[in-house]
Amino acid sequence: MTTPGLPEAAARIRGAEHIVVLTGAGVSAESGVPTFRGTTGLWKSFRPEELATPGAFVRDPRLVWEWYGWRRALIAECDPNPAHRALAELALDRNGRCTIVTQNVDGLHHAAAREVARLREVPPDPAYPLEVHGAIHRDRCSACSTVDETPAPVDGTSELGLPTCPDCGALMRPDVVWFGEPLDPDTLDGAMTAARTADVCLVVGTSALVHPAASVPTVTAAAGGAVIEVNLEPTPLSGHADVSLLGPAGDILPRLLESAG
Ligand code: BJW
Ligand code: ZN
Repeated sequence: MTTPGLPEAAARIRGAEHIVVLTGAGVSAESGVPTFRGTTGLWKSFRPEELATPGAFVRDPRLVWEWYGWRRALIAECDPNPAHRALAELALDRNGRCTIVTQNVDGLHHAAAREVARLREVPPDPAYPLEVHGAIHRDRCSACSTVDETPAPVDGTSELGLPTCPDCGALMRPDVVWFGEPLDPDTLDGAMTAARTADVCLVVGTSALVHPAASVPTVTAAAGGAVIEVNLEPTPLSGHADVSLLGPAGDILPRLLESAG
């Protein structure tokens, strides 16, 4: 199958010294993880202000935990797809000259990197990828800095079943970034530094609407780099992209990165 723009995109990737990749929910859609926007996205059935803001958690922590419990269980059944694997291979091949920045909280990039490292018999990079919106499988305290990397399943049916902090007694919450919350400054700084120094920014499966993550390609473009977009459909970024590849990430990325060498 031919994809218009693919040879040009592959040539730009081949010639790039540094690459930054920004991924969004679309990269995990073929794994079965729902996206947020669009006709089948989570925000069609659930209101973000009732579930994904600090105010929502203060008003009704049980409801928020019920929703996150449902999503955790759904994601636990999902495996990385060829797009996650192709990016993990790209990062390993480029040995520090490719930074993957993901808005996804599902851990599937990390799982793909572990798989690829195991097959190649090299140690996985524990810092891969930069997860700018956190990780859904972790809990963190809503009041202090305590984090639980391996929490027990949460019973979101009653407020009494919600987890509390072993250090200060406040409610634990999912370790994700909600609307109106700042991103972790070191992670964001890593993403923006990679964006500034990249010759190519590859943007995969994101509506490119949510800031500051959506600024990653604009930062690369402002520093003189090229922007390549992979998405099922045009986005607000498409008009500014140097190459726009339309199609599923799980089909396009393996062909693109194979062709880039
Ligand atoms: C495929 C595909 C396939 C499908 N192949 N493609 C104006 C008004 C109000 C607020 C703001 C404003 N301007 C800026 C803001 C701030 C706000 C923001 O950006 N809002 C905009 C929406 C307007 N940003 C924030 O609040 C951020 N924080 C912040 O700015 O802090 C400042 C601060 C500083 C100091 C003190 C205090 C504050 C935080 C944003 C956090 C976003 N959180 C969420 C939830 C994470 C947790 C969770 O998962 O529960 O992050 S919202 C949701 O959107 C999630 C995603 O990471 C994020 C981006 O979504 P994404 O990944 O782009 O998904 P979709 O669904 O939108 O798109 C999928 C795409 O894939 C589509 O294009 C499809 O076509 C495509 N696709 N299948 C290829 N197979
Ligand atoms: Zn605490």
